[in-house]
Amino acid sequence: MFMRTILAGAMALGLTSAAGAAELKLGYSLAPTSHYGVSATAMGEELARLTNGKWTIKQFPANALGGEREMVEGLQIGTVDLVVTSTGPVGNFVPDTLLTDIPFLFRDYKHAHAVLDGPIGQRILDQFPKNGLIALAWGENGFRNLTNSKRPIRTPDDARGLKVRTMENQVHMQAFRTIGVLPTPMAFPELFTALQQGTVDGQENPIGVILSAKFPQVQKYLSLTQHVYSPALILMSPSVWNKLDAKEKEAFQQAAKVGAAAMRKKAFEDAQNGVEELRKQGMEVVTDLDRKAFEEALKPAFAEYAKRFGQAKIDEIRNYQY
Ligand code: EAX
Repeated sequence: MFMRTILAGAMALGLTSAAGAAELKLGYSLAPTSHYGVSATAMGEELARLTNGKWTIKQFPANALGGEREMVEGLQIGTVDLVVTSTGPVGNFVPDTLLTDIPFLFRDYKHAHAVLDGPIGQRILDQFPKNGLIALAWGENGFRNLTNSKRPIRTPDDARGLKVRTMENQVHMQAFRTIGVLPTPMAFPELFTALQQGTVDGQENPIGVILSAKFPQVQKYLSLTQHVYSPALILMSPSVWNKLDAKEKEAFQQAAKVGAAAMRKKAFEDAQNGVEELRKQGMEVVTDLDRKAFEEALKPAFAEYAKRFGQAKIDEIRNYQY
C-alpha cells in the first residue's frame, strides 16, 4: 500500500514533468499596481487561457528576485523563468539594445512603437538567443524625467554638479557626464535609501515609476525633461523556452504581446495622470524645460554614440518612416 502510494506519487510527478506543466517565476522591480504588474497579470491570464491552464505565472514584484541585472542573470542560468525589465542593464548582455537608450532619439510614443514593433526592433530581439536569453516582446517603461532634492532644474546649467543615480547603462551615463552631472550607476533596489540618505541628489525615471516607488517622499523637485524614452522587455529563460513545442512557443509570444500592450496602456495613463498626483504628494514640478539647451549640451555625447554604433544605425531609427 505504502509502496503503491509512493509509486503513484512518483508517477504523477513524472507525468507532470513529462507534460512540462509548471508555475513559472516572473520577476519585476515595481509594485503589483505598476505598469509591470498590470502587464504580468495580463500576460499570465492570456498564457493560462491559451494553454488551458498548463502554464501559469507566479509574480515576484518589488525586486523580490533582485535588481534587473540580477534577474536577467537569473534567466541565463535558469533560476528565474520570466522577467519584465527596463532596458537599463540589458545592454550589458545584448549590446544592440543600447541603441534604444540614446537620449532624444524617439520623438514620441508612436515613433518608439513603430521602430520597436517593426524590423529594427525585431532585429534587436533576434540578438538575444545567442546571448543566452529569449526576448518575447518590447514593452514600455516610458519617457524619463529628472527628480532631485536640491533645486528646480530648467536648463543643463541648473543640473551641473548634481549627483544623479543612473541605471547601469553606459549610454545613459555618458549623457549625464556630458552635461556636467555626476552619474552614479546603481541598481534600482538601492535607490530609495540612497535618495533618503543623500548618497545621491537625484534620479530619473518615468512618471509611473516615480509614483510607484514613492520617490516624492525623498525628492522635492521634478523636471519634465523627457530626455530619453525607456523601453521595457519581456524576457524568458532559454531553459524553459527550449522545452516548449512550437504551439506553446506561439502561445508565450502571443501572451507576451498582450502583456506588452497592457504595459504600454498603463505606462501611458500614468504619464498622463501621474504628474498631478505627484504635485499632490508635494513635488514641485518644472514644466517649462529648455529642451533645446539639453539637446545642444548633449552634442558631444551624440558624437560618441555615432562613433560607437555608427551614425547610419542611429539615423535609421531617427528617420524611420511609418
Ligand atoms: O524598470 O532602474 C530603473 O530606473 C528602472 O527604470 C526601473 O527599475 C523600472
